[in-house]
Amino acid sequence: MGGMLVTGGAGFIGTNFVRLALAQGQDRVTVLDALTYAANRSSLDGLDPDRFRLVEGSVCDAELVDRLVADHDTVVHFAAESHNDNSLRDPSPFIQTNLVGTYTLLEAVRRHGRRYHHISTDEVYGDLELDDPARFTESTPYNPSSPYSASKAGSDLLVRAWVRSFGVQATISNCSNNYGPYQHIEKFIPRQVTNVLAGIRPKLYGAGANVRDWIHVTDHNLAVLRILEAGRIGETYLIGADGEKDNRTVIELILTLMGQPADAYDHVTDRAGHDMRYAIDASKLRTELGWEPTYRDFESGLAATIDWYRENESWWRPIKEATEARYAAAGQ
Ligand code: NAD
Ligand code: TDX
Repeated sequence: MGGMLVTGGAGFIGTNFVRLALAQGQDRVTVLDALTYAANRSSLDGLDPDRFRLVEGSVCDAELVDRLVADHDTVVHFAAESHNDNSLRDPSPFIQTNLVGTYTLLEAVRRHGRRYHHISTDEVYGDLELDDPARFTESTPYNPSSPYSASKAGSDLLVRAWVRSFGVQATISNCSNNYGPYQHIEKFIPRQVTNVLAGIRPKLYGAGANVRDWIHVTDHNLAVLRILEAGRIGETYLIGADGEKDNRTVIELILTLMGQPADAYDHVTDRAGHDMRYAIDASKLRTELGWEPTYRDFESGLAATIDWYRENESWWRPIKEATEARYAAAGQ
């Protein structure tokens, strides 16, 4: 027994989390990951085999989950279907993984009395108007827009119910949009960066006025480690780094940083039900747990991320054509 079970550790944020936790001295990490299209096994290459293990399997597999939860102190649940556009094309894996998977983990955690941390998103709160001075806080009512965000909202509510009804030792965090290395190239920033590298024009949905609150993935994961260390059981913490930017500004910045004319992109079909603005007030995390972001300058964090994709073409090149073909079929 002992150590940490990390679900979804072969995906973007989970991979970065596992690397950070091991670098900070965590003595044993097991990843449970179904290795869906979103995973990349090579993201976990080079980790110390005495302290790290990858188990291929689903969070919906109750027997496997029970065995793994029994064998670890702490569970950090990243595994999810995570892309809004995919949830609009086919919601079914979102319902299965995000709701049934969370339920399966909660039942195992409850049986074995383990510490559980639930990774979620600011999208559970719906969206804000561009001219609204408000930001999301822990008491903002849930109002999700897409099948993805509705399934994440449902999973958060399951956690809250398991805390209250069964005394499960859980915390929840809701984070804003992450960027950084190892992010799947279906997502906004890496899609545009790899488009430029592949000689394809970047694609902006609609007019691009939509605002996202960007945070570097390392800062998200440092906050999660801090919550595991000192977070109060049953509490929710919002994670954000005051990084509001509209999509048009971000696409133009990518082009400029990559030495292209700032207007060398296409406007494509907008996302159905497209949330206008997300914005996080992370005061609780900052004052209660003393967390502060380490990446304070978006432009330099973005430049480093661009360099990572430039230097790791073998990581993304094999999936580029199929990813763009899926978008092309949807007019995006
Ligand atoms: P991702 O899509 O890059 O990775 C998800 C991982 O989960 C993949 O490795 C995939 O194989 C795995 N997975 C999917 N279904 C599974 C199943 N049934 N069993 C086991 N593993 C399964 O996602 P991400 O961007 O790293 O997001 C991780 C978590 O963080 C998600 O819960 C997401 O909702 C949340 N989140 C993401 C962001 C963001 O900006 N990306 C922001 C806030 C919260
Ligand atoms: O090609 C694109 N062009 C474009 O304009 C893509 C892929 C996206 N967009 C827009 C849509 C959004 O306004 O960029 C913004 C960001 O899009 P995504 O990267 O798909 O992220 P988003 O939908 O905001 O959700 C992300 O943040 C919250 C993650 O994917 C979620 O997992 C997380 O919960």
